[in-house]
Amino acid sequence: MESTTWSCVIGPEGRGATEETGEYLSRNPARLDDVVARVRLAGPGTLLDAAEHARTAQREWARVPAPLRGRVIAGFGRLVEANKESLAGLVTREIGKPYVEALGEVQEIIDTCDFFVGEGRRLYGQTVPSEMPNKQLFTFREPVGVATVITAGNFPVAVPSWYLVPALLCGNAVVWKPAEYAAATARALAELAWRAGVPGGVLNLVYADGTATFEGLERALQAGVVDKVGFTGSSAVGSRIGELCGRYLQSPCLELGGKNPMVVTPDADLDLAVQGALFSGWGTAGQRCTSLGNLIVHNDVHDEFTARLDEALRAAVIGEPTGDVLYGPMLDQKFADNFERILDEIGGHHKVLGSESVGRIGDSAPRATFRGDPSTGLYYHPVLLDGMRSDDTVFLQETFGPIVGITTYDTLEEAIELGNAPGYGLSAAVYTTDPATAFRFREGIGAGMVSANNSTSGAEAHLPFGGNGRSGNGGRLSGMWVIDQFTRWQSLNWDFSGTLQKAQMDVDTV
Ligand code: UN1
Repeated sequence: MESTTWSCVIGPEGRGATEETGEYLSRNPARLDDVVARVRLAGPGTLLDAAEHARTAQREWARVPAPLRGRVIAGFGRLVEANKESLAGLVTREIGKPYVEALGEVQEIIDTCDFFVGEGRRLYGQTVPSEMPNKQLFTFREPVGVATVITAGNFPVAVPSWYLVPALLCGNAVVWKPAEYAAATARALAELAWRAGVPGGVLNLVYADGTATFEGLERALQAGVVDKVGFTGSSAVGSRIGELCGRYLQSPCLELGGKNPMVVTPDADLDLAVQGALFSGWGTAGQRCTSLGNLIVHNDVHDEFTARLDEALRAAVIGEPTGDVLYGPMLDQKFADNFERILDEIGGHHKVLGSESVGRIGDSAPRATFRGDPSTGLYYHPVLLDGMRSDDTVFLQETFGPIVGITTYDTLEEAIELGNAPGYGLSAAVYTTDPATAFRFREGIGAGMVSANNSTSGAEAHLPFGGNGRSGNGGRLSGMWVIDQFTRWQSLNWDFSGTLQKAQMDVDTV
């Protein structure tokens, strides 16, 4: 058991907190008696202090030439690489993510650093022609200032790095409020960044609960010490953050939930579609924002596809996440409780396949193979529902658990309409051997990310990541697109004519 209690504000210089609200125990969800971290939680005043501290440190950081900031990011990436196994091991221990996936998650940080090292030498501005002679126009990318980054714990290191790396590279300071249930992992990542040379005041790690975070953020916005808010989490919390930021004329970067559809057409390779559905529907216990939510299957292949998927699900191995399993436990108690609520709401008209039972494993043996001891952690049966209707709550809401529902369609237009119906727009997939079907699907579906013959989950460091509708406000993380979140354009007009030239006045005289 972890004996030390960590302060609620952490920087390499061990800055203390001005206001604390309590203590949080981060537990291993596969072995609930294993306390991974014990942390103090900050009060709103401490969040304000952290932002003020960041404001001062940012000015100096912005003066470091961008290519040198890029070198710090390069060093960070190499340190993460050198500590890949231990960081992945900590992810597995703290949130129950299967170790192989945790390794993949850490790789995402390394890839993100690799991409942004180069951006340090590329933060290009433009030279722009003027309407007038003897005058030159320029544009520059300027850092926004202080970014408050609030992240979920299902991707406790990769997703935070999607914000931290570009924000720091672009010359901003960050106040990072990670999910409490991923406290130890967050600290391990921040420590690597500080060791790589990110100054303490430029990256501030603050532990806080939701109430204090909202209050602290409001106070910091009011005081004018936060210039950008990045948030990954639920659509409900995202919309509250959007409202709050709007009051202070801020446009946050919101990466929210998903109800990601997968369409299986009559010409699809059904075995490939089964693999994709299994991985993105139940992998990570369905706890990715990109997890598969609704399977939309053509009537002609419904019976065959459903039988094969049911069989694959029963053959799956779940359990102890240190082993090679499809999925391990729920992230923490709060997520387990939420999933139980969703299971309670399932209407009676569905056919439940895939498992003999629904609910916590331990109350009854799973039909899928279970490795480990189900009684020590937050393990749940896989659920596959058939006969979903488009007005079912479980069809319309994100479930964030190991559950997928099947509905059927006849025309591609109908499939697209069903895919768009829940109003989210993060990720969508189509399985087809006909390129025209794939392109028509891409055009019609309202998702930010579309896959053809691949699952709804997954991300590459140089491709825009983000969604529309209930999935976010259109901001994109990753690749060069995220730079627009963490810089603002400034123009310079430089007149060397020696006379007063007035814009829009002299056009006819030329
Ligand atoms: C998230 O769940 O918040 O799609 C992000 C994936 C990830 C990103 C998920 N790389 O699997």
